[in-house]
Amino acid sequence: MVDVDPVTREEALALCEELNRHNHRYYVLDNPTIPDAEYDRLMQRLQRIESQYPSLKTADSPTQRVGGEPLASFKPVAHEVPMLSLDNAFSDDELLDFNRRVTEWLKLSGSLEYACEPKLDGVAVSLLYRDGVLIRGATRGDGAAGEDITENVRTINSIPLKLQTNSPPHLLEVRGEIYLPRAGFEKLNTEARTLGEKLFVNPRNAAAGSLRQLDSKITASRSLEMAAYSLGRIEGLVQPETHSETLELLRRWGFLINPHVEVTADIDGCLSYYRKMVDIRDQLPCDIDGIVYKVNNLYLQQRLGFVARAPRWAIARKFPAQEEITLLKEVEFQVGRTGAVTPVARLEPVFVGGVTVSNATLHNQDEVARLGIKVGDTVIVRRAGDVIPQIVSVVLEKRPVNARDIVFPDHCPICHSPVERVEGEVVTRCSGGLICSAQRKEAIKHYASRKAMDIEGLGDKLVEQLVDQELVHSVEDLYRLQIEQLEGLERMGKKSAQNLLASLDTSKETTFPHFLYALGIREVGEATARSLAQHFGSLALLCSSTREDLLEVTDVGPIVAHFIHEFFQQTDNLDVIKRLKEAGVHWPDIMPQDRQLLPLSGQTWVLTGAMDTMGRAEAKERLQQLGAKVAGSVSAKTSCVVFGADAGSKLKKAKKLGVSVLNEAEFLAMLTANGLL
Ligand code: 5U1
Repeated sequence: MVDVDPVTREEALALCEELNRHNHRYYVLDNPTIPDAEYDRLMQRLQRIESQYPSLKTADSPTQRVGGEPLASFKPVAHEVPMLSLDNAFSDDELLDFNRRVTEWLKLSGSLEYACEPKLDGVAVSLLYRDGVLIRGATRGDGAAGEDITENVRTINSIPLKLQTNSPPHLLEVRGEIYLPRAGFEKLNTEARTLGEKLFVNPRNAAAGSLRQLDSKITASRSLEMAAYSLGRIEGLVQPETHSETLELLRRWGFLINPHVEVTADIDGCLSYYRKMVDIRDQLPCDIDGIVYKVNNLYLQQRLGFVARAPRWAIARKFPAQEEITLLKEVEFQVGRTGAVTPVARLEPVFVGGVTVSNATLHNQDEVARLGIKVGDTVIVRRAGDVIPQIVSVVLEKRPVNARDIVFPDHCPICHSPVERVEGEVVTRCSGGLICSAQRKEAIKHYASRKAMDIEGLGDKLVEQLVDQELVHSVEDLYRLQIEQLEGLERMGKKSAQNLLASLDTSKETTFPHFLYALGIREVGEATARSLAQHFGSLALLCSSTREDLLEVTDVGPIVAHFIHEFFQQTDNLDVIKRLKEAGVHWPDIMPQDRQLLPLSGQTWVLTGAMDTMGRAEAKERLQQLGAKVAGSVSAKTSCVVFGADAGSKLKKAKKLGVSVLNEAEFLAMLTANGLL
């Protein structure tokens, strides 16, 4: 063994402590204090020392987080203190029953304090610390015995390898949930999709799969997190009097504690907490499947004890499920504005994620093949967050003998033109263009929508009637509609007909970006329309631009440039624009001096987390009014990130990259200073 000189030993020790401290600031507190480059330099220095003197490679060394040699198998681990499960309550009444049982057991006459915590949808784990150093991580397994996943938990940055205290208990077992935030899940599946690999069904499965890797380097590559929620074995610790104080202690020792933990004075507080969390559930950075209520006082917990394998002092109030099982009754094909033919699953209605779902998109032919789905199959539907319902898998055991293959049409189901699949694209498209009434309907709906020409009163159903009755063929026909034609339509009285004509008239006065967006050019969303308008200032300049000119516009790449160029090459499109102008649609050009004047021109901003005072759409619009482009992800080119409550990975990344960040108050102050509030 190589002798280690005391100076180097001291240096390694100091580096270990310093790196662990920075790691905690970054991953748990969300508040890094040194730049990444400096962190990397310190890490490299420690790695160099450890490779020269392997005896200095301690269990709590941050160099151990990258993953080690693959294991042959996971060793079993017995839980000396069993890992319990929780009883469930599915309604307010069941929760009130729980409170009644608890108060009767304790013979209490007054109210009882509860700790309320989100129930994270992940994998329950146990972490064992001896003299403050993490020595073992284990899965829950059946509660009595699990598997040793020490190598894998070490790679999770929010798990302290060493407790942040000078007087750690001799033995401490911390329990909690390892989970994959939604952003990490989406990223993982996007990568899997590009590589043609199997997708994970939900973040919980992805977290479980990531922990079950024998090669911890794979675990290290997934952005898993862990939130601590209770203690198991302890030796040499005087426990605080309450559960909430225990969590506070764990927080001080370096653990991540869910920021939404709250203590309520009584059961009524628990009911309000539930309603509050249901409301914000979709905006949280990770899936939660309910709320856990725990009697806060540990002495009372001890008096209450256990029934079978669940504590009498805690209960999980479940949220409406985000995944449900149902039947695929039929698959129909819808034609969108750009001709994309999308298979839509017609389902036996099922209550999932808080709403009744009877349709789900099957995206495209590749997705149908990936799922191996047939009509008649029993399927699992998932509706989580703001995402549209998805079919995540097929229950093959329940496939009936008469299950039918999903056959893609070779002709458009609406206009019967041939459908085509462009090489390199996953989408099948109707080649009918404006002959296709489905495409025309969608184009008109888009033209009338709020962010386009904002024609109040022209809803989807009305557009369908107008096209079906051949009163409107293309968008310019809208401006030729007569009151007598409208009055004859379903659910249309004289007053509504007058109102519609008035809003059609008002819509003629628009802005260049709104008009451009309303044209429905492929891949030109609101932000690109705004960039194009800002860049060219007038339609004449945009129409005569070359692909090279278009590539100079912020956010326009070769594919988008191609679609824009194609659009303005087609005489049909130019004719529509001409007729719209003849009908009176007009907008002011954007003068060069105005293009420079916007305070955030040329900047890219990112919004993350939930704000108290305004929704995401409004914040985005305000930023765009100031000339900024609003992007969905953070990169070195991001000018600024605005963060609200529960901001997660985007904020972390911004800080890591040294991008400026504004909290809600600072953002509002900026808007006020620019006259937007
Ligand atoms: N947040 C939270 N989740 N969860 C799961 N707390 C919590 N507590 C649990 C479980 C199984 O068990 C304790 C009540 C022992």
